Amino acid sequence: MRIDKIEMRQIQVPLKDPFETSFGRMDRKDCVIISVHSGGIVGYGESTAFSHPFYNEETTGTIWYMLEHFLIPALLGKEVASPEEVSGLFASVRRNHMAIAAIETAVWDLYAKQNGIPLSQALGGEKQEIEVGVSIGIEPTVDLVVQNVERFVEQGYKRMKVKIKPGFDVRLVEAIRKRFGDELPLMVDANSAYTLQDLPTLKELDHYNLMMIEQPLAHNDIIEHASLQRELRTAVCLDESIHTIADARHAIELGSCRIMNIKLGRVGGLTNAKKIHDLCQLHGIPVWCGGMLELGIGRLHNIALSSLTNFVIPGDVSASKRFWEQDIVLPGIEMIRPGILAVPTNVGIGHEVGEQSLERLTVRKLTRVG
Ligand code: OSB
Ligand code: MG
Repeated sequence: MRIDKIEMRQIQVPLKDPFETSFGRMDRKDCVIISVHSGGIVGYGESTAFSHPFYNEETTGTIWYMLEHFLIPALLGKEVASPEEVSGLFASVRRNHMAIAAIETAVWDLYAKQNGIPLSQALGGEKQEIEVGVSIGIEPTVDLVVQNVERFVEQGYKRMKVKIKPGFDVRLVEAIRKRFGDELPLMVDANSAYTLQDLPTLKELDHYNLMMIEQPLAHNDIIEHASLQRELRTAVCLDESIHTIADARHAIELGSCRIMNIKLGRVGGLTNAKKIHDLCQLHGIPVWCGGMLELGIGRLHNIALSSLTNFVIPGDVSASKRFWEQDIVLPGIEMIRPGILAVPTNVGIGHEVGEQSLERLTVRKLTRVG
């Protein structure tokens, strides 16, 4: 397929409720929606960075810049036989994985639509349904988080993840266990807020039958996480630290984690995400799909990815109404049964994109024809 047009727009959408992690509070999503066209067929991608560089180094602004000046020029007018070639076109670009993923995932959608198959099938996914979890932000009090956990338990989510930070951790987990018992599938995510000096606190968390502790130590570390994993019974899960297949291999070899979170933005798209999935599967490391407060396009890419067989832990792939009054895909993403999302069977990402709502949310737009 020859890529004959690429369009991108930056959109801004308020979250239903602010979402707080150890690195800050967010009240809206600011992202780039990209469409890649070939012979009248359109594939969509959604960038996963935030407007600030507090999760990783990319921002919506850097993504726009990279797409405009490097990535769109490298793809436009090219003949692409398979989306697996797209990473190759960008091979000389260092990092900027979220910018690359935004456009690479759009080519995957386009490719699936060209071939008349669902994106999950194009990726080799086998599952028809996926179990979903939910990520719950930090609140001013423990009680408010406990109330949120209750709300999401009632909605059927299969796994609760609560955000923690120093001073808002053991007390929180203790309160949740006290209220919901030891069997509730519960994990914590620290977003790199601790160091090895906090070992006593992390060892306390070890007593609460957590499914895992996600990214407790530095965002760029895999060495100290290995020391920590040796000290804990609870599985360590890496998020921020894994950008490449080599990172995943090193983490597995060093024993830095027993579980991996795969985010397609962080690893530069679906092709790399699948490779990391395969590597983990080979080594007996279960994976799950992380979220970045995506709107529907990003979530649908995540759902397709989660249809691969080693996604055995419910991911952060919550339904549209978790964060949005109204999603940009039609229909919105809804559970088919409590805690279960269907893997779409329509072509590509499987839902229509609401061009009118996109237009309404757009703050800038760029079209390139080639
Ligand atoms: O670490 O997984 C994370 C949101 C923003 C930044 C980082 C993370 C998160 C989440 C959100 O946990 C999960 C979701 O999108 O539902
Ligand atoms: Mg995380």
